[in-house]
Amino acid sequence: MLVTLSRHIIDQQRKFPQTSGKFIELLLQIAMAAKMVAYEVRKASILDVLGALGKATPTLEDSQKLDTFARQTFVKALEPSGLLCVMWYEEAENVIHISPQFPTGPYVLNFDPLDGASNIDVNVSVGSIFSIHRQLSKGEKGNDKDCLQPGRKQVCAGYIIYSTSTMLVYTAGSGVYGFTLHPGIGEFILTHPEMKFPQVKKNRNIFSVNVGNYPYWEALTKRYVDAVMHPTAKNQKIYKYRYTGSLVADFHRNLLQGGLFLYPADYKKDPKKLDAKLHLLVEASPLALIAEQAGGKASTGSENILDVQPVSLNQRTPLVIGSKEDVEHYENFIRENARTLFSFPKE
Ligand code: AHM
Ligand code: MG
Repeated sequence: MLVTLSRHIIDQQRKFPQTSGKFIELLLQIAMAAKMVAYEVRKASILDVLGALGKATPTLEDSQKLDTFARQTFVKALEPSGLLCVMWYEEAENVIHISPQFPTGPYVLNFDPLDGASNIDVNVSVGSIFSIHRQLSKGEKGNDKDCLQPGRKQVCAGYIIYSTSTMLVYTAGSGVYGFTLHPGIGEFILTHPEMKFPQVKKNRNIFSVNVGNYPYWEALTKRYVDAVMHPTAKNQKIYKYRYTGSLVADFHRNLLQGGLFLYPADYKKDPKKLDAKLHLLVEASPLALIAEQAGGKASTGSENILDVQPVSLNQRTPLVIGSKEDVEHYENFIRENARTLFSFPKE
């Protein structure tokens, strides 16, 4: 049976009658915005075929324009909907209030309109990520407090991957569901019900990390990556190494094939200070909820991402995410090796 996204959400709602119809509307508005972004992204990647347009390949400027287009599309689809009390998108300095001409609603949306946008100019998959919370504050207008909730409090999280096909993957706390956009009829069709990280397989799982950052890592991270990439023990797991530099694509592949994605803090920006790159609110937290619901895990290296209390909108975090066994292996390795490395000077 072909199940569309709307059919699926209505069916889900029957199982959880306490959820409001507003939640269904919210997901459908997000899906609608995603279809518009998918259409624009597809046009960008066909530019090199259409040499007559005068451009050999899409440029960095094109990717920035697309990022802006994606942001505006999500805002236009959601601001007037009467479903949200406040929004925040990646890099915005402040939360985005709902314009007084529109009604407000009970939900809070944090989103990354087009993650990995710099990959557009080399025709690599990109994605949008969303995270939905309930309003905490009183009154119609939401505020920072609403956006700064720990990942554990999310009522829904998801991403859209714009690739050979467009997929929307979401969880509302009862399993992870993946839908593929049928380009002919413009509907998201349920193609991946009850997604789970596959069983850990000795030589088949994926390891994803930007090894170009090796010189900027702290000694513990170097030691871990060395151990994974140069296995010495007889029964040590051997991974396939894959990294696109587009978080949604890297996460999505690892969800389907099992394994680990790692983006540790590093000394790249400042040789004296460890910095993380990925955003807690719109990258780590939503993917962490999906990971957990799919039987996986997400960690800062020492703490479950879902338990981190955000203190600022653009807060960054180290991220270790993927199959539970792999994430826990990383955490244990770091804990055990920290004891022997603490007396070493920083490299
Ligand atoms: P962005 O939010 O500016 O697009 O950056 C986030 C992206 C992620 O998609 C990806 O995991 C990471 O940056 C890749 O970074 P790097 O190129 O340093 O490996
Ligand atoms: Mg991003």
